[in-house]
Amino acid sequence: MNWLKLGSKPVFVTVLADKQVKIGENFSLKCQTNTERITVTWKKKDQTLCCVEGKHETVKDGKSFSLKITNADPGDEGNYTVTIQNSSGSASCSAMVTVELSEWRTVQWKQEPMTKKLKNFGICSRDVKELRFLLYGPVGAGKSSITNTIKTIFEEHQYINCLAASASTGKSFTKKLEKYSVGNVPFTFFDVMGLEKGSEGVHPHDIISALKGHVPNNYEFKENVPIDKDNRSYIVNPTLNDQIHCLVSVIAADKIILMTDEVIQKMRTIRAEASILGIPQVVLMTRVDEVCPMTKQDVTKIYQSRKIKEKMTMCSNILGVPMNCIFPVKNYHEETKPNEQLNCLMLEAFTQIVHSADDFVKKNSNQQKTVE
Ligand SMILES: Nc1nc2c(ncn2[C@@H]2O[C@H](COP(=O)(O)OP(=O)(O)OP(=O)(O)O)[C@@H](O)[C@H]2O)c(=O)[nH]1
Ligand SMILES: [Mg+2]
Repeated sequence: MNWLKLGSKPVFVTVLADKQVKIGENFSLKCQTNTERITVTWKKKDQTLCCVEGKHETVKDGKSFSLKITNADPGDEGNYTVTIQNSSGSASCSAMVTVELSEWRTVQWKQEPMTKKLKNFGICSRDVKELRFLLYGPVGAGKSSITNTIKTIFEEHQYINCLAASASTGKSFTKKLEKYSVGNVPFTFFDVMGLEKGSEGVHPHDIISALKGHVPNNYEFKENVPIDKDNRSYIVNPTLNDQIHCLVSVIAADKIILMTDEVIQKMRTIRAEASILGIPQVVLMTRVDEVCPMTKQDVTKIYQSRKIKEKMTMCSNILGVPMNCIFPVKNYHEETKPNEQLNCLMLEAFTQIVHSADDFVKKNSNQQKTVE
């Protein structure tokens, strides 16, 4: 093609803007240039866009250029780039298109009713003083940050004592079975060292022993030497008060694909043992803001995000857990002010954990058994 020699390369007057669209919606990506005498090419995910009839239409109106897309579907999501060119040079700009799903799970975005219910919660059995939840998962999954977030919600100030690793070192920051009580509510978290490949990190048998109530608080895990009966700290005859009442698997949304087969296998072993013991299980998928810009910007859109649903499906497949046991959550990590939406998302998951743990206690308490 012959271009007119203009002497200067074309420039954008306005650039493409990111779009969030709903399934079935028609939308356009638009830009304006300083000249009409240019060739325009559109790319999607770095590939030249193959215009499909009835789906894509490129429109030129003077110095305005647009790409119209009809009937948005998940395949339309991605990064779009437009390049304008003349004989003197070219310029490009890009925009991200996100196709929202219809909201497939609802969250109560009001914190007060949820915290009120939990603050008034009474454990079903008098035998049990506190509901005990164990957090486990790969190194750096966000286990300690979950405790921080829940303590921040209930204690109403930023809680940062439960040390979270500041950077990804690949080595677990938490070494002990650390107990964290939550405000004035009868809920206790146990935070453990992360799972690692090979003989490193916490041994799956240590987690299984903790589930059964054999491991005392503050027990320092020893790599590759799981606690056993010969250890002086071993609790030989644990009661329901020593046991874990809900097992919480923690997986970081942005690190799922980095999980090694060995770590996945360790998680499966622990889950299988918890199933045999009848201990309920919930998966918390953290760092959702790292995989979905839409969620990062507005956490209330989380159940409209395809990316989040995709990551939850991956968790479900890897661990063999049904989707209704998986909760995507965001932790406090850089924010210093309370955030009601972040709290609500965590409280939805936490409420599920509390009720599952209470059901387990109900089934296993002596008091209940004698009544039955
Ligand atoms: N962006 C983002 N970062 C998070 C989130 N949750 C945790 N993090 C960060 O992820 C890193 C690891 O979090 P930790 O809570 O230390 O993870 P851990 O599972 O306790 O790690 P180990 O104890 O070392 O096994 C820290 O830098 C946190 O600040 C989240 O929801 N979003
Ligand atoms: Mg930790």
